[in-house]
Amino acid sequence: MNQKKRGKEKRARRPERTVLVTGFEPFGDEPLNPSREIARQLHGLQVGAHRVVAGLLPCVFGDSRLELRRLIKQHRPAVVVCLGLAAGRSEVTPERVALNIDDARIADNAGEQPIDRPVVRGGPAAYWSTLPIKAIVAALQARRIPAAVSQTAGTFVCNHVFYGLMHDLARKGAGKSLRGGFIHVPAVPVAGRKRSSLPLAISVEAVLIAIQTTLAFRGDVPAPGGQVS
Ligand code: PCA
Repeated sequence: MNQKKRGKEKRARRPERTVLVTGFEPFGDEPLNPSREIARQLHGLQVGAHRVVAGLLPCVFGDSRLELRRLIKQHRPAVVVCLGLAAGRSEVTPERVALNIDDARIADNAGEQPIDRPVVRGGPAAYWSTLPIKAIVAALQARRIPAAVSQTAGTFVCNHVFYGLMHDLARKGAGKSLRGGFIHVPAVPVAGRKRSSLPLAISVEAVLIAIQTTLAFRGDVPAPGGQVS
């Protein structure tokens, strides 16, 4: 084999850098989960040197974590951004902290409703997001997209997945090279229904900006995190 050919083969074998974006299936009495639609719409997009790969997680304690693990193993991403719906919020909210607790207000999609149960028995109480949450909020606000840092992802399946992700990253010692975190998005507007919401197209744009900001920042910026309504 000549030199030129070998060089080409090497290039072809080098894994492409990916950003894994996950959304959830609908749950509870929410017929639509914008997080799933956002992930779908971003799938395949090229952001600088990275390609976005979308994944869908079941809204089920346990299985959601396993599926996320499988997706990470399959795609070997540089960044993992998990998305979920926070009905009632009107801002895009990067989450600051994942808590080691499952305490479900409603049953998950498999009918399970854990109460006061750790996500990981013996695990630390909490993990910080390794996404640049302040820089993301600043970038969104600069584009007039409502955004704020959230201090809790709740204690339902979203927090469960977020904690599981950060626990796996910390344990693998991959925290520095593989960064991850969670962003909650508002519900989409429904005609005749009065509640906080954000058009889907804005949330899609917001998550794209969050990805671009993450790829542009290694640390974070000391900006105010805003206020969740
Ligand atoms: N939101 C729920 C779980 C799935 C989703 O999209 C939550 O905030 O826990």
